[in-house]
Amino acid sequence: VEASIPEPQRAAWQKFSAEPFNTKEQFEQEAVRHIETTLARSLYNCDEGAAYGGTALAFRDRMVIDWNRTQQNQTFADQKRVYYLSLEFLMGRALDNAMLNVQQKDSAKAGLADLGFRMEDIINQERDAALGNGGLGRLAACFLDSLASLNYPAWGYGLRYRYGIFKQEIIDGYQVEIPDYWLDFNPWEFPRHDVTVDIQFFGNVRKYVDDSGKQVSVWENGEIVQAVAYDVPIPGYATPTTNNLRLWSSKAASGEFDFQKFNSGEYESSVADQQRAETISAVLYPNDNLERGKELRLKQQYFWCAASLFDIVRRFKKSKKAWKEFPNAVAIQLNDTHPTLAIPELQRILIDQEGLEWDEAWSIVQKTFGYTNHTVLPEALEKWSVPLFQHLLPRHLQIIYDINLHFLQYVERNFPKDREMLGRVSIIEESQPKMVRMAYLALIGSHKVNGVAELHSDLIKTTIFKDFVKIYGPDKFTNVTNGITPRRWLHQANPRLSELIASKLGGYDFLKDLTLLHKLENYVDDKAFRKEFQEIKFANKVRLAKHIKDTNGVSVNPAALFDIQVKRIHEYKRQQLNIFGVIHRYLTIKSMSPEERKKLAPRVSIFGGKAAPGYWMAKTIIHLVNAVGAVVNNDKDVGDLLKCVFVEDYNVSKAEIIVPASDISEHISTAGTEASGTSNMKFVLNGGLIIGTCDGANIEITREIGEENIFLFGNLSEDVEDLRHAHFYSKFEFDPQLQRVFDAIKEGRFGDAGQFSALVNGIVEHGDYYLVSDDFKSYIDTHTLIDEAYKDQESWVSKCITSVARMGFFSSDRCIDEYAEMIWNVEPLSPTKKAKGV
Ligand code: NBG
Repeated sequence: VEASIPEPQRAAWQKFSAEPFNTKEQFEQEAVRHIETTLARSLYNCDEGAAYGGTALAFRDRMVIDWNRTQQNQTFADQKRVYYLSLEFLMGRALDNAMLNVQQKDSAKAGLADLGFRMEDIINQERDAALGNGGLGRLAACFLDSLASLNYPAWGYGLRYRYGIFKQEIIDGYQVEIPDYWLDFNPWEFPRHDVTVDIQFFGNVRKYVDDSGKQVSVWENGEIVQAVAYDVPIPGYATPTTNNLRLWSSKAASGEFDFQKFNSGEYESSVADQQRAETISAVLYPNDNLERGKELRLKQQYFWCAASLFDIVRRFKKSKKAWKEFPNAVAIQLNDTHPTLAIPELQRILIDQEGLEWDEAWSIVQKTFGYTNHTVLPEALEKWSVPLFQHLLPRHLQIIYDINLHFLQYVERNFPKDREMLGRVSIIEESQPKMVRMAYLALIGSHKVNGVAELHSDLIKTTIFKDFVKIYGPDKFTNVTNGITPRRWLHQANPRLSELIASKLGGYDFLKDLTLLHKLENYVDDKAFRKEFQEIKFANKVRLAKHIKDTNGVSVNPAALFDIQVKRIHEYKRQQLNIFGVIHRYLTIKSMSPEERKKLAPRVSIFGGKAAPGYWMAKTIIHLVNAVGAVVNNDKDVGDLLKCVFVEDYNVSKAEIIVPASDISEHISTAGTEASGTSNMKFVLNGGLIIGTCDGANIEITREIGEENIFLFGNLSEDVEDLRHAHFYSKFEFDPQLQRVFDAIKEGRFGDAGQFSALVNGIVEHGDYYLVSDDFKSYIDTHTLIDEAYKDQESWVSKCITSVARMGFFSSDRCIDEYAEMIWNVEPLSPTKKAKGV
């Protein structure tokens, strides 16, 4: 690798090259310089926003110095790199994380105090980077943190949406969506106006035979849109390794702006092309676990895959290696099927542009890609219509047909007796119109396919990918159970608990190796430790209670049991089961005498989460929660015994307040539907217990922490099909307590019953697909057990501490090491302390 500065001039570079700050004074100097010169403010008009800006820019500078060195180091080392392709990165706030990871939080805190500001206020100035919907996007963010913290040479690739997930407001009990225009001040990104890629859409394919007699395909006459790179530095924890997240932004290709029209006064139509191009990266689709087949979404997917692959290939070609070395230099992980187009795109680059033979190219493709499946829900499996594909990406459709042909020939040779199999496994579904099944393409084009928790990885092998296990054998399939980064989800969200743990374990090594938490088991019976543990939980509940008071106006008693369900609103996640349980509790309280009520354990039921704007049933659930809250919270008979609140606009930074404050959290999906869940891990790591079904990672959490420390209930996944079937073929009677809940709704006790009829009828008349009625009794009985268990605080605290001690397995560091070993075959690269200017 050659330096652009000749040897004789390098001395000046070495002398003046920037160094990261390491002291309070240096931090202050940098922050003040940015406030005065970058932001043009002074001590006369520096508000908290400006102080945040100066602080963020000081940290960005610091990170970019390490970033430059890391990139240089990785290029010199010439090792295999990982590229994590994800349409979603739910990063949340960056400042607190940056301060923590580069280990300068103390300097910044003291420095800000010198300058007249409180650290917490400054941190709260930042908007969330909310480029994701839920668990899938947050997992990608946790993975970036672990990749950098473990020194893996890795890049993330995504889209730079101008609008992230919408902001949710609750107005009269209904969800209202407000656009999230988050980019007016984003100090964390570096625009790379020199790193651009032209991306083609539409057009046609011309075929001809060249002089050597070879068939050549040319994709031509398309429309070009330009991708511009924006780089976000990703600092590792307690290491100089700083990786890159590259987000692509779309704009009209140069020369697309029509000056002719502009000059002749047609201003509006002259900017139309420009705007159309910019639309591609304008908005994040707000659906979680749901695909709707919109053309713009397919455009987004291709735009991002093509730009990322061009970039990866460009980097590889600089090394001047032979193509067969590509899979030894590059591992690409597909985060769900959203980036599946990268498969035909790489095949296209190799055969159409680089002149490789089909088979050689295809073997490179398969060795390069790994595919992670995140759901078995049919409505979430991506399929694109063939006519749409033909129109937008004609060459890719041909390549997909060829991939399919080769694949089906292979299947036919190996399974000559099973004629039906061809139709079942074909990438093309023979429907009207025909559809491209993206999960099959992703699977066929990858060397490994993984699920995200053990149950889920087993289920994909017996349901959606059953035939493929026969075709490829079981070794193509593996499991990597999800994890979470303990930096954000323990140390940052719950600094006091982290400090308490550090005081017992002799330092913060557990943030790098979470399995060290097991030593906490020695303190389960330590009086002082237990007391402090409880005080921390209480303080976290007080903080959440204050947030609820400020935002909802409801006073909740922090001594009550906090029962929390925060996640996207979805029928399969069964917030409806939870709210029916709350209604049941309310009706039970109402039916009691004042003496009986005195024996009850006070509860606060807390809900939060966004509904996809077009998901009417999910919005109805939100409405019911708010309607119930309005009645219960104002009922004098009930008082502190029950409160029900919906926390508006749940996002990553709210999660950091909510998660540490729970006593019980709810992970109650119909068995077999939640692929993993990751908030379940966050809650337990923060000293809360959980109520859950035998689903996703709940099962492994149980195995780790012990079944005496978790409240499991409900039917098992192997029985779900039979139960569904029974709903249609035998008249099913409801548990009388669920019937009482439905009656209360129908009587209008929570407002006009008509508003909620679809929710009730979905269960009573339309087959109860999510098995709410089947699990209701076991659910409320388990809540009764929880009430009893909570009364015995001594045993409760023991359960909480023991659980924390046994959560080491769920660090995303463990996941990343597993991916690296089983799927990517990459090694970490120790950061070198380079001299100045290198
Ligand atoms: C989600 C699952 C979760 C899982 C995350 C991360 C999709 C398609 N799937 O259970 O529903 O924890 O992925 O793996 O968003």
